[in-house]
This record gives sequence, structure tokens and C-alpha cells, in this order.
Amino acid sequence: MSEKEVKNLEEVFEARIARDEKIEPKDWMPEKYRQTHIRQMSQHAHSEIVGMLPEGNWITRAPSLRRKAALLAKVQDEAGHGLYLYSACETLGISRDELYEQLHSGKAKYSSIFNYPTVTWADMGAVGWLVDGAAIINQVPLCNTSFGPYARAMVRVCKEESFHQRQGFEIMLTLCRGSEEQKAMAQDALNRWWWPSLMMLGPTDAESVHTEQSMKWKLKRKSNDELRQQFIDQTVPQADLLGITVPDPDLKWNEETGHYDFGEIDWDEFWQVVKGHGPCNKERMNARVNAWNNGEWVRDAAMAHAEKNANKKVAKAS
Ligand code: BYC
Repeated sequence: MSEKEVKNLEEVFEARIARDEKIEPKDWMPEKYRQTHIRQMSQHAHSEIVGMLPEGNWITRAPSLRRKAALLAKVQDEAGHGLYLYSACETLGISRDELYEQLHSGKAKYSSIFNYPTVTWADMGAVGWLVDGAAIINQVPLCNTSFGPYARAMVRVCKEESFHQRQGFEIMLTLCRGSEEQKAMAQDALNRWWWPSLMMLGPTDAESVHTEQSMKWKLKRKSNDELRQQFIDQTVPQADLLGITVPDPDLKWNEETGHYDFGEIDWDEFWQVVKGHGPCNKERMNARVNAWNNGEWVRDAAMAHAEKNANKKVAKAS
């Protein structure tokens, strides 16, 4: 293709983005657009899959049948989200095997938040309330993202995340209305999950290398800092309602800006976790790699079965 032809295609593409048209898998797109979508969507898919681990830890220890059923459904939803997103990613020409390989080799990232341990039942409340709360704030704008398969997957994901957030908040509410000990458990979970939840929304806009281009392509509709502020503004009144304290002495309502001011985030901790040195990085990766290795016989059996059926069809046709 000549340089002029590529330029024409680029212009048509940019005009479609400007008109808010959805870009579909078979449409022409710049290679960088394709690559950045594979990067973000696959990291998102990996986060959903790894994100099942901290909560899976509590399924057998949920305090009642009702709690167990809800938690089980939530964790199953996360598996579904991961699978939609892997499928959406495959429409861009990368295979599922390649995506898994990138996760297992440590080449692809997944969300920092899932490298923290879930040590008490109250963590199931805090994860649902804060982590799924932050996820909704991040993902609602993605329902309007420019790549069709990602946008459509996000609509269903957000509906389910909304149920997840409410089940988490309801666990927190029950604990906060319970005994002193239960309320202390809820406070302790908030103390441990607050800052990692703020970090989950990504580095500051000044440090974010991808935001500018992703905003131009309408992959991202809001910047990391905008989403973080929205999360804080939405969540602090919920903590007040629960009667527990956000662990930030600098947190203060600012009449002038109409937002909460907040304290310094420990970005050093964030980058340590992203680089693989968080409290549970090794455990999470081992769990995924072991699941892949232990599932080899299932994949082999499925392939052998498919091959046998295909051979039967050929034999019948001839
Ligand atoms: N953790 O330029 P930036 C869920 C990386 S799962 C690790 O701002 P971008 C749930 C970033 O990848 C929800 N790495 O990047 C599941 C980049 O590195 P690379 C997960 C992070 O893409 C189960 C570098 O830092 N949600 O809800 O413009 C149970 C510079 O960052 C993180 C999604 O994946 C992080 N937190 O913005 C419960 C949403 N943040 O790639 C709940 C989709 C940044 O150059 N993703 N990095 O090596 C996004 O919206 C964006 O990718 C981000 C980052 C806002 C996360």
C-alpha cells in the first residue's frame, strides 16, 4: 500500500472516531490502535481472571449459605467477564494461547489490586464495595469506548459489577451494624483496601504514558485522575453512612472545588506491586500457571475429541 493510500485510510479512520462511530474488527485501523487495544483489553481480561483468586479464597468459609451463594455467583461472573474480554481481544488477531502465554510469562500486566491478601471475611465486603466500586467508575465510560466489541462487552460487565458493588456494601453494612468486633473488622478492611483501591485507577495523569493517545482514540473517555476523584467523591459519603473512617488524615471536603481533597498516594508502593513485588504477586502467578499446567489433559482431551469428530464427518462425506 502506498504512503498516500495509508494516509487516506488514516484520515477516514480519524473522521469516524470524530463522529463517534464504532470501529469493528474487520475495519481498517492503525496498527498502534490495534496494539493498544490488545494491551488494555488483555490486561483487563487477565485482571478479571486473577481477580477471582482473592475472593475464591473465601467461598468455602463464607459465614452463611446466602453469603456463599452470592460470593460464588460473583466469582463466576468475573470468569465470564474475563472470557468476554479474551474473545473481544481475539477479534484483533491475537490468539487465546498467546494471551495466556503473555500472562504466564509475566509479560502482560494485571491490576495491582489483586496482589493484596484477603485476610478476613470483612475483606469480601471491602473488595466488593471499594474494588468493584472503583471498577464501575473506570468501566462505565468504557461502555462508550470506540472499539465495538470492547464497548458491547462492557455494558454487561458493568451491570454485573453493580450487583458486586452492592453485595460488598451490604456485607460492610451488616458488619457495621453488628458487634463492636464486627465493626472493627470492617474498619480494618477499609484501612487496608483504601489506598490500593485509589492506586488501582492507575498512575497520575502526569505519569500516565498512554492516556493522551487513548483519549484521542476515545479508548479512554476519562483520565486516571478524573476517575480517582470521582471514586473518592462517591465513596467518602458511603463510609460516613457506614460509620467508619477513611484512613486519610488529609481528606477534607473543599467547598470551592466541590470535591474532596486527599492525601499523598504512595506511588512507590504502587510501582513495586506493578513490577511484581507486592504481597501476593508470586502466589497469584503460581496459582494461574499451575491451573494452566494441571488443565493440560483437559485441553488435550478436548482437541482429541474435536479431531475424532472432524474425521468422522470426513469419513461420512466420502
Ligand atoms: N495495575 O499509562 P497508564 C475488576 C500500568 S478487574 C497494574 O495510565 P492506561 C474485578 C499500565 O498498564 C478491573 N498496572 O495506562 C475483577 C501501563 O503499563 P503498560 C481491571 C497498571 O492503560 C475481579 C502503565 O502502568 N480494570 O474490576 O492508559 C474482582 C502506565 O499506566 C495499573 C481494567 O483493566 C494498575 N492498577 O491506564 C473484582 C480497566 N494502572 O501497559 C473486580 C481497563 C496502570 O504500558 N483498563 N498500570 O505496560 C484501564 O482503564 C486502563 O488500562 C488503566 C491504566 C486505567 C488501568
